[in-house]
Amino acid sequence: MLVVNTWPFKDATKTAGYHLSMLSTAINAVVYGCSVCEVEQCDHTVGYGGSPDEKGETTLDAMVMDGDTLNVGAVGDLRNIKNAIQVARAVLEHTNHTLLAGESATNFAVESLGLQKTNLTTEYSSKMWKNWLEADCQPNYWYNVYPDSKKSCGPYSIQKSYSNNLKKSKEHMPKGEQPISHDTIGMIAIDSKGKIATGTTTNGLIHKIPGRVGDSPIMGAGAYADSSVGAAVATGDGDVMMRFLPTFLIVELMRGGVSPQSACDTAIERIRVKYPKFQGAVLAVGKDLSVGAATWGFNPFTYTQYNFTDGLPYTVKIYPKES
Ligand code: SD4
Repeated sequence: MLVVNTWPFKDATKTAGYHLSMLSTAINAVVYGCSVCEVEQCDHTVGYGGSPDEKGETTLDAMVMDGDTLNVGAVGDLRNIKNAIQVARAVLEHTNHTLLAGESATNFAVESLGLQKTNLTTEYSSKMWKNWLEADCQPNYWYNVYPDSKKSCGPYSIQKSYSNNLKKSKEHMPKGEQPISHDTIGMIAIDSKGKIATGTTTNGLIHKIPGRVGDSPIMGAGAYADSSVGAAVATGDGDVMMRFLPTFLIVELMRGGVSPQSACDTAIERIRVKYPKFQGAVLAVGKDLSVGAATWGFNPFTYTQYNFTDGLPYTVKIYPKES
């Protein structure tokens, strides 16, 4: 058995590990584990009340993949529903579809699962949004870009790099709060029967253009699993990373006999060559329980693994390396 996830989100790891110890399935472990982060609003980058878009709304992306059947359930741009990974699981288990998006995904969650619509904006996220508006969206700020819409913020993310977005978000945190430093949770679980599942859940990129869907709910980008080989998850600049389908690449490299570490190094290197300024990390597991991870731009990237002997999660730091 094995549980690993991106970032030091230990309560999520512990919950997933506990479920596997009780001989629950890999899918249960991933969904219950990642759900903890949605409730805890891990680093305000998972769940409600974080990463407001240009209009101030928090939207969620999530995915679950069953490595046995290669079946996937995912939601993108989910609005007004807190339990994104639970909705993704319902798409996987109760529909023939793979990915539902936007308001229609919300309707599915309400009508099929009976989930309650809730405003995902909190005092915290609305303060982040207002601070950003005041700092960056002064009248005329976008004059050169949008001469006819002097008061519009415009598509901020077209103009600013992801790292600038992150920097700005730190500058604009409500006073007394810790800066955002970590991101999407991506989890891999292998259960007692050797079945592998992966999951992701996130509120995505801050100040994004409404409608933007990141890599996290895209299979092969945010996560991929094949119980006969292994699995991988990704975190970071999804707009860039999804162009390379890094988690699919990693699983395919491992299928060819490459170790998880070496497969992760290759996936990161492929992206770095084209986009030297991207920030991201990948984490992979082979079906033999070997683990690999690599990063570019996060210094360091941290992942968490569950120790089945003492029942405690521990973190591992990974530093960028040029190959
Ligand atoms: C996204 N990949 O929406 C996510 C965000 C993330 O580290 O993981 N940031 O692009």
